[in-house]
Order: sequence, then structure tokens, then C-alpha cells
Amino acid sequence: FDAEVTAKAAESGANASARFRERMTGAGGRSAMVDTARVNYLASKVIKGINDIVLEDKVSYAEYNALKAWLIKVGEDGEWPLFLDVWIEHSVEEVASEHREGSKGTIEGPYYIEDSPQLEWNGTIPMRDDEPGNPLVFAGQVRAVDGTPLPGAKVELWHADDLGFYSQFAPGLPEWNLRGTWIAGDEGRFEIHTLRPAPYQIPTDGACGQLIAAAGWHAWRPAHLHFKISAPGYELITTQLYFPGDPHNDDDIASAVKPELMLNPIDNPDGEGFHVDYDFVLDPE
Ligand code: MBD
Ligand code: FE
Repeated sequence: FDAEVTAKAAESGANASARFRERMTGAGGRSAMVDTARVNYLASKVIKGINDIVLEDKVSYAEYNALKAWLIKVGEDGEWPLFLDVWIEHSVEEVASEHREGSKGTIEGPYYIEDSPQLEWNGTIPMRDDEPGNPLVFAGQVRAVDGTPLPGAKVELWHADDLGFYSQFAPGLPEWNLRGTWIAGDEGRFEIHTLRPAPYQIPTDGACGQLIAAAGWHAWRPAHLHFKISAPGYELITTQLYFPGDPHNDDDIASAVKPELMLNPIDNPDGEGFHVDYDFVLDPE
């Protein structure tokens, strides 16, 4: 896995920036237009917030120039998606999901790709022949908040490999490695065959890593599985699930862990590795 070891923050960052731009502007892309009055209100508030900090904390020219240099570098490294998703998205997600009654969601992060390969209700995720990691069987049901099972629901999963790399963002990985879309079967059941992911460090050699080092923080996220669950007539859920005992469950750099998102894996009764049950409950649109 030599290619992955040489993965560079600037490369992942550039890929993440490009993919985001395509999703926002491509066919069916979400429009980025925000109403003038709202831009006036929010942009003024952000600028005032920063000015207030400068005045209250007596920010020096040295500090102001360090900030300026760092902001330039975030753009050069393509790390705006990473910065925003790690430090800001969790609040946006909290606001967006306030009204929901079904399963908890959390942030999407910078590494989602649409249209991953479709698999049977009990299929195995695309992976290399020698993919490192312990097998994980992830079984459950998709249903509505009123209990209606949702056969045909889509369960999209993406996660990092054992070294913490996501396909299509780090070099040297097959296009759809550790990404798949399961179509729920009878009673909305699915049984995903994948590998248990390892704890994950965000790239440390770019601008975000520079901030982390300069502030004496750490770059870790707990091991996690990313999901999107969807069915016609229901609100899509974007979520992540975590494993008990991970040293970073309580200090995720991306503040994306919630108690409802903790899995309860057991030794797989049918073979190697682990088995875990988890159901997804969707809100009607
Ligand atoms: C990730 O894998 C991730 O899930 C988030 C939220 C931020 C950076 C990398
Ligand atoms: Fe992730």
C-alpha cells in the first residue's frame, strides 16, 4: 500500500474541493444562492464577531498576519472542505436535524461520493483481495417512524481503509474501494459485509494540520462508518456510527459523536470478526 503512504494533504484537499464544486454546480447540483437580506445579516455578523475578538483580545499585527498567511494556505491546500466539515458542520447539522424524530444523524464530512456500486441486500463492500482489517457484518432494518418497514430503501456506506484513506481522495486505491449502496430487501432488511474501520487522523501535513500543531490540539477522529439512508417519501439521513471503547469517542476533532450513534458489536457467531445490529428509522417528508 505504498501509494497511500505518500498521500498528501494538498492532494486529498484538492480532490475534496473539486468534488464539492462538481456537486454544487453539476447536473442536478444544489444551488448555492442565498437571499441578499440574509447574506447582509449573516456576513455582517461574522465580520463583527471577528472584529469584536480583535478588540477584546487585543490581537496584534503578528497574530493578524499569521491568520492571513494561514487563510491563504487553507485555500492553496484545497482544505476549505476539510476545515469547514471538521470545525463548523456539526452546528449546521444540529440546526438542520432539530425537527427530526427518527434515527440521529451527524455530519457528512468531506469524503462522500454519490452513486457508489449497488449491491444486494446482503452484499459485500468492494475491497481489495488483501484489504487489511477485521470482518464486520452490519445487519438491520430500515423502517419509518410509524414502524412501516421500507423494502427497497437505499443504504449507502463509505469508510476509510485500515490506514485511514478514503478511495477517490487518496492515491493508489480502486475507485470504489470501501464504498457501496445496499438495497434493503424484505421487511427493509439489510446485511452489510465490510471491515471494521480503524481510528482516523485528518491529514496533518496541510493547513489544518498546521493549525492543530500550532494550537497543541490532536488530529484524531474515532473509528467511524459513514451512512446515507434514503427511501422515496422520506427524509434522507446522513449519519456516522462509532465503536465503544475508542479513545477518541469523547474528543472527536470533528465534534460528530452522539450517544445514539454508538454501536454494540459482538463476536460474529457465524465466523471471523464482528457482528452488529443497528436499525435506521426515517421521518416522512
Ligand atoms: C473524515 O473522515 C471525516 O469523517 C470528517 C468529518 C472530517 C474529516 C475526515
Ligand atoms: Fe470520515
